[in-house]
Amino acid sequence: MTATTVKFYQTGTHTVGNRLLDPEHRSVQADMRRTNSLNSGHRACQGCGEALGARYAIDAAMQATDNQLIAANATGCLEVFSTPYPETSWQIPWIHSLFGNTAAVATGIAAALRVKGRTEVRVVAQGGDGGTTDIGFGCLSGMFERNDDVLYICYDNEAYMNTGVQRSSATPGAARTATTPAVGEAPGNVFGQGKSLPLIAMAHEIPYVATAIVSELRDLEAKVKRAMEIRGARYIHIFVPCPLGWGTASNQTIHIARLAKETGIFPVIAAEHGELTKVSKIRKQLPVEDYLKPQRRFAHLFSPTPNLAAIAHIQALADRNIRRFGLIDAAPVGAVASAPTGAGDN
Ligand SMILES: Cc1ncc(C[n+]2csc(CCOP(=O)(O)OP(=O)(O)O)c2C)c(N)n1
Ligand code: SF4
Repeated sequence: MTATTVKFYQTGTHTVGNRLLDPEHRSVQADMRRTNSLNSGHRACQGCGEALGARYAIDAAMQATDNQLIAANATGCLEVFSTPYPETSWQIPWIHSLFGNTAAVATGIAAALRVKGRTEVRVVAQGGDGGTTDIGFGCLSGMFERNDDVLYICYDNEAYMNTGVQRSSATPGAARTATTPAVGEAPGNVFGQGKSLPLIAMAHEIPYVATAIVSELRDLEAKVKRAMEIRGARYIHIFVPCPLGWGTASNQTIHIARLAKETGIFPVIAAEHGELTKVSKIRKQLPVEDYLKPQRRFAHLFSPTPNLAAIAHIQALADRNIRRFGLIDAAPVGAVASAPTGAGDN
């Protein structure tokens, strides 16, 4: 896809604003023929980043495949809030797998379609960060290694939200969860553990890896479209704020996501066959406090006394992301493949 610079005047919402553009430049959501793949009536919390990310991602995948799409979905919030028996919000063929085997189920669907000669039908697997970085990790790595023809989408809300906000291996250092309480000398989640699935996916040298964020929905759509132009294993990791688990106001989801990018906490990138191909630059670098303060899961870093060491640690991790991925024009691009810990922002 070629990038076009568009100057937006105050045009209202993302959707309405796009209708001022030529049809070929409009976002998928601005297209009257969008599928509404994840329809209204589901039971996500107000302001759920995961619901927003999934709607945009799957509508974009539907458009890119001419509506020839099947989705496998791990157990987790997205599955639970969209399919309370006997109802469903999905307007596409959709299969609920176990918590840990979505990648394997998707691989099986792709294999069956290949045997039946139905290669025009494409397969998406999706799950939360717990289902992806922890329990489903083995199946996912196998899917990558075999280069199975599946796009796997991880909706990263940085904990096991569906079961009550337990820590996952995508939970950032110092974050309070139900299993990492804000008590003791080092309150919240420990630093130096966890994993970055985008970097691990890149290390598998699969055809396509990208990260995306719900404050840059046009970029998210473009990355899904790019992924569907490619055959083989593809991985998109979407940063999705969770008002309930993070302790944020439900009308702040987009703002929090934007702050994660503008501080360097969450790098927005793309890579093909292990090589970085796209980096969304930070427009104006902000201090990590701007991102941390609105979230109750980090409240213990500021009260009753500021935990300057922990805040400095988080700032250093954001600065490392900026250096490693060249997120600011002046910053040199680091050697991503040889990054020492493999962790992105933990
Ligand atoms: C084998 C197994 N263990 C535990 C569970 C319980 N369980 C269901 S959803 C879930 C958490 C999902 O977390 P995540 O994948 O991060 O998705 P989120 O709900 O945060 O979107 C857990 C622990 C299960 N269904 N199956
Ligand atoms: S707990 Fe979080 S991820 Fe789950 S529905 Fe609510 S806002 Fe969305």
